[in-house]
Amino acid sequence: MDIVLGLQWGDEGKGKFIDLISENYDIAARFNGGANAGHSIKRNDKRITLKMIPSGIFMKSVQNVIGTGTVLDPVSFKKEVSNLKLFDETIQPEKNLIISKKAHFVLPTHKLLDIYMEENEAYTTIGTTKNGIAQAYSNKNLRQNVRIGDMNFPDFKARVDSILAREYAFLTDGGMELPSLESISDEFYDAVEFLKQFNCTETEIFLNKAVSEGKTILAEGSQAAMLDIDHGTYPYVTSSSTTASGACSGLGISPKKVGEIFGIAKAYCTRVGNGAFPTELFDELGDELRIKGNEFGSNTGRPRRIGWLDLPALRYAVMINGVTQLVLTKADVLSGLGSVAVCTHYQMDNGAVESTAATLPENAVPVLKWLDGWNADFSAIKDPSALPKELIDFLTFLESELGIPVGYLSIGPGREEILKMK
Ligand code: 2SA
Ligand code: MG
Repeated sequence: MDIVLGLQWGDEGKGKFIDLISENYDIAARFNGGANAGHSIKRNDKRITLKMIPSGIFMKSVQNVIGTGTVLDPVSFKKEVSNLKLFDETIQPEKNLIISKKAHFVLPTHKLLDIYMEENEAYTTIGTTKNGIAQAYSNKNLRQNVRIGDMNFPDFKARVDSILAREYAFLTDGGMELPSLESISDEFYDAVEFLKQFNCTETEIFLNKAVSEGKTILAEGSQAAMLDIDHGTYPYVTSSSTTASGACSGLGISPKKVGEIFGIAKAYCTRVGNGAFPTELFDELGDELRIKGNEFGSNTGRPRRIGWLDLPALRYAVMINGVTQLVLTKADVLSGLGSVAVCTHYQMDNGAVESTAATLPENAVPVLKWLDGWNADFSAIKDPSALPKELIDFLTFLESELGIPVGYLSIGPGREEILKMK
């Protein structure tokens, strides 16, 4: 099994890379998160954002899997399937997508609780996507939630109704104005009926059998290392395991079966939501890069915060994931700048110097190294040998700082605009 992971705070371009390489695999599998993901893919000049469905869905030969470590919102999933069919009518996810029976449901009250907690000052505001992700995972950990396989049991409705009633009462007691309980539960049960046409099965058995038959699996991470529940910038994180080890536990595959670990990073950084961001740019350049790089949330449309590349955070992400090759994206967005900065370490106010960001303290002052910028018409570049020297020097610098090769370089939003470097 090979793994694709985001190394920063999400939106590094995972979807595009997976769409490109998934044709080399038999199976593409999502192992974490839910409809908070926004994996954007551009095909035939049209763009689609996948939330729950693996990015291998466009390849008819690829079997797609929504794995056990995920949380699935059937209402959002139903909309996603119909959007996908509008985008490309030849895609039939009922035929090449299977779903883990042990994945957990996101219930409608989880989404409402997410909004309530984000908007109520008694709670820390995280800047979530309001998809009920933390609430579904916390109910899972409380052992109070329902799983996908439960939908076929006779007591399913009674169990869901009892959770909905309990959480709905909590919200109305808290003064939240809500649609009727009946309307939200009707929408949910209708989407559950829709879900029943998909093959919901023991995906870990399917995947391990595939491995023993010599089939290849690509595990698709969502969100990113610095948003990991354990290793990210807690509490400003998501609620799942986003790392390479999360791929193993989320799919039920032994770490012994892992091959390549592709780490995706932008040539600069972005972050949506709250939390420390030492290299953040608050000036016009930040605004310019946001527009040029189209740095707005794929699903929520939120403007992303922009900053220079943060090597201490990247070194940390490479370390905890055991990344074997770097996939660098959006170097084209920096094109035309006379010089570009990279944060090599942090200067702490107690005099200490941090070069690996195990934590990202609010008071970390980034120490920047300025490198010559590049300027190129990337649409004309079809081969690494045509890249500007300054960009090659930038890549060589990253390789020596991180100790891993740059395996791929993305030079534009299109599916084909990726160069294989090694
Ligand atoms: P949540 O919704 O509970 O997982 O939010 C917790 C934190 O995780 C961040 N997060 C994300 N960051 C970047 N991209 C994400 N996906 C979408 C996208 C987001 C969008 O690809 O554009 O459409 O806005 C994503 N999902 C979660 C989130 O910002 C919180 O900091
Ligand atoms: Mg995204």
